[in-house]
Amino acid sequence: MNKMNKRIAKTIGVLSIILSVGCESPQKEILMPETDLKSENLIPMPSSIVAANSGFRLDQYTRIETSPDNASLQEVASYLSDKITEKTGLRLDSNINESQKNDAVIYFRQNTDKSWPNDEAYILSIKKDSLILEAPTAKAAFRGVQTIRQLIPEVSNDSLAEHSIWPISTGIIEDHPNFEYRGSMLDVARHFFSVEDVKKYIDILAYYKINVLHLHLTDDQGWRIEIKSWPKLTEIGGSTEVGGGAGGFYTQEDYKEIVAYAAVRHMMIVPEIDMPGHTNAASVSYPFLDGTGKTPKLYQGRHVGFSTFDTRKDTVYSFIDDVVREISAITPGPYFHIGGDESHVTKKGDYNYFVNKVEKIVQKYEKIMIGWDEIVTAEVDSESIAQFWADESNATTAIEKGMKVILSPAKKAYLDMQYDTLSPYGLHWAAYIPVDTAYVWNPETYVPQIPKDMILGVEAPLWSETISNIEELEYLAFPRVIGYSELSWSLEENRDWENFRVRLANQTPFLDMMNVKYYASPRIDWVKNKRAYKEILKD
Ligand code: TNX
Repeated sequence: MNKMNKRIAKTIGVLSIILSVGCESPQKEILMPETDLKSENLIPMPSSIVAANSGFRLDQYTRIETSPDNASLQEVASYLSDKITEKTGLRLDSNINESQKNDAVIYFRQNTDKSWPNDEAYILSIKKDSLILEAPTAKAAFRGVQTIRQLIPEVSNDSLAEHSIWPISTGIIEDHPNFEYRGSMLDVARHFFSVEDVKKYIDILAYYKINVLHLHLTDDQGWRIEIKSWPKLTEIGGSTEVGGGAGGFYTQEDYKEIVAYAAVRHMMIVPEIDMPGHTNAASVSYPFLDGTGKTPKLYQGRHVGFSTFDTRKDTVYSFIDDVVREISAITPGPYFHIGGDESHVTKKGDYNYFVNKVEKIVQKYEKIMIGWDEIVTAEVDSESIAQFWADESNATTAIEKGMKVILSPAKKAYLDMQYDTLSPYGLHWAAYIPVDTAYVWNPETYVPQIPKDMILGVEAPLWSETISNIEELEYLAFPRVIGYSELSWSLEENRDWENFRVRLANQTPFLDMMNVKYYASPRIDWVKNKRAYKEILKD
């Protein structure tokens, strides 16, 4: 809007308040400022946006309504209501009463009749007086809620009326994800992260429509999940971490709390028990598991590839059966990750034998097996999934076996890679990954042999050898993981680095509000101190 229009809008806005004094519903007369839905800082970029260049009035009179008798949709609506309160101070749900029937409404409508592109698709139709979120499922509505949150201005416009208004750009957004699996992995084994840390990470990921958190629960340095039938795993195996800290573990109640917290955010937890390598912490706890022939000792270093289970012992499989059974019982999601990477001291035949046996156990507990790409050397079922991280030939073999693939190429998608030589945390064995390198690649063509329909999605792993607290975690994850959300949600034709840079720069109010210690990459012109609307109108 040019300056002249702004002045006119401001004048008319003030006039309409004067004229309407004494009327029953003064808010109806308010002239909203012109806005442009297409230039909002949405991440991930939606599939389609048509702007109508006006404003929906979010204010103390706005109501939120849902299709009647729809508990899961109501839960999503009340999530939005809470987030609006956090951002604006408005308490919308307490405002529902008959006399306000004509005021602006946010309406959640479940529509299962339409043929939607997939079950996370939604349509937002924003007019002056109504903001309608239409979706086939509560999960899809939850994704739409993130778009609404991102459309709410950081500061209110206090010159339109006597009360504060947060104008939302009008128009229509039709949106759906390109990939169904959009994830990040957190390694809580090398360093332990508390339930509160994990919840904070979940909250920020959910805002960017990420729907999977893969927890790497065990490794050489630590076993982090309580297994009731094998208590020493956490008593002994959970007692330390890289660098010699105190370690820690989740009780099953803690784990359930994480799962439930994620579920409210329509995010699934994928548990990983890494084996047959990366198992030193398990073997220290129960030495019969060990297949190296050496006496296992607690390990606080950073090397990989020195441990293995004894793959030819029946008792090892009884142990694994208990572990898979106990974890599967408290994991509602369909996947169980068996690790399978870097088993450098397991003989090839033993490794393949092991993967086959463990796959059967995972299937017995009605889960789908995921493993790092090495698992494809075994006779795995086509239903199992390979997570490609290093070896393209393994990814190709997975496709030949009819398996779907999760893309986590270390050179592009590893959150533990340093941004550059100056990064205080992270490694660089795969690459340095600055913010643009993390964003500028195409998952659909990265491994040319993988057809699009065999890609389940994209996951960005955060290994924790070099990070020991939430600030360090945030430094490596943000802002890169925000780019991965767009790589896994948005179509290539809607992705553009220069455009993303600007939208990313505008994430600072959210990141600051969430107290995220992101890495302020000099490649981004970060927006500091977002100016209030009233100041902009003064220009
Ligand atoms: C490789 S990626 C690993 C991890 C390390 C990581 C460090 C993978 C499946 N294995 O054990 O933590 O590199 O970047």
